[in-house]
Amino acid sequence: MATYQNIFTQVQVRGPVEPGIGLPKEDSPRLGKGSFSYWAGKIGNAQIGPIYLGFLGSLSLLFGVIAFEIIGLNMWASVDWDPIQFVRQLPWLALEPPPPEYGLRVLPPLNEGGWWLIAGFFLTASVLLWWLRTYRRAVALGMGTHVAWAFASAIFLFLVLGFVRPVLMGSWSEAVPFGIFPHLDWTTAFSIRYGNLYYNPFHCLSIVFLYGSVLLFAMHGGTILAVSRYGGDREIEQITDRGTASERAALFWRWTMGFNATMESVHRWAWWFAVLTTLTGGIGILLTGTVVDNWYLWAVDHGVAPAYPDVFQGTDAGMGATQ
Ligand code: 07D
Repeated sequence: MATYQNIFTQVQVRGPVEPGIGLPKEDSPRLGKGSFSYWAGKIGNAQIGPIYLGFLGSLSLLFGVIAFEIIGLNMWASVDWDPIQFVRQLPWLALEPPPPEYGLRVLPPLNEGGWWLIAGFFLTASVLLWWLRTYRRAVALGMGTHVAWAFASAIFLFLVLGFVRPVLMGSWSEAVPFGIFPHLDWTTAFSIRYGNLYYNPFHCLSIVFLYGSVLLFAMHGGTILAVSRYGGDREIEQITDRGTASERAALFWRWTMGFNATMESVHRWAWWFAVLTTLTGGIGILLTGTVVDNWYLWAVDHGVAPAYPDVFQGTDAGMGATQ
């Protein structure tokens, strides 16, 4: 345990570089020898590297860079290759998916969404390869695969937004554009088009879990910092050898709200809240436009929202789309 103490405290130990546990040769090709950074030590472990990249990691990075380049070059081309305008307008620049007339065409003209499809392909491959890498590194280290499955939940939402739902709707034009403000504009347009996403119960659930994750993180982070003077930040010892820190932390919550998570279960709470954010979110997006066309009218039908007063006497003018 002693060699790892610097991970959990602010003391920056400068010994020989710690290579980590030994692994079979074919499982541990690491790049670099490792070095120390004072500033990295301020926010985490002072040791940087060696890094394990391997085949999956290298391919993932390569595909990610290709996607990033395609997106960036298309944005640059859209301002006639003017470097100043590229920097000035960057937050507003976009690489848009193909327009509706191309449906699910495999490769529309490059300047009409073709580049979007190619970039999307490389980005998706990159994200999936990175997932495989997180899974395989965890197995190689003899860990559980919890991080990989949490990441899978985020990838589920990513695939729903950019691939599964557009395929169900029969058009790539349904997908999200690349770009900072453009993707935000897309969410607003999506919400309005489908009758206000606030009335989508899965969007509600997703927000509950998103805000819940933040709350749990603040509670847990705050609690551990508050008992770090008793060694609470050395969580592993606290779990196996309960001392005064974890007892106080538990007691604090039992006193203030009558119930306390345990040193173990608080991490399960956090994991589930984070995972359910994107899982419920993805379900909500899958249902939108496929099963439910207008979330406001859905909410009226289900007694969640009041109907607008019938100001146009007997017509449904102003109500927009029908269910
Ligand atoms: C997006 C997917 C995983 C990402 C991965 C990463 C890379 C990097 C880099 C190319 C985050 C892959 C990418 C590796 C690539 C380069 C350079 C995870 C993602 C794997 N909403 N809303 C949510 C709130 C409104 C709308 C979720 C709040 C309006 C739409 C969340 C409010 C409108 C969608 C949430 C609010 C609207 C959402 C996202 C308040 C119009 C979604 C959860 C207070 C603006 C998404 C069901 C998440 C969803 C979503 C919160 C309002 C639209 C809970 C707090 C009414 C269209 N909203 N929202 O973790 O799941 O995302 O909806 O007003 O699609 Mg919303």
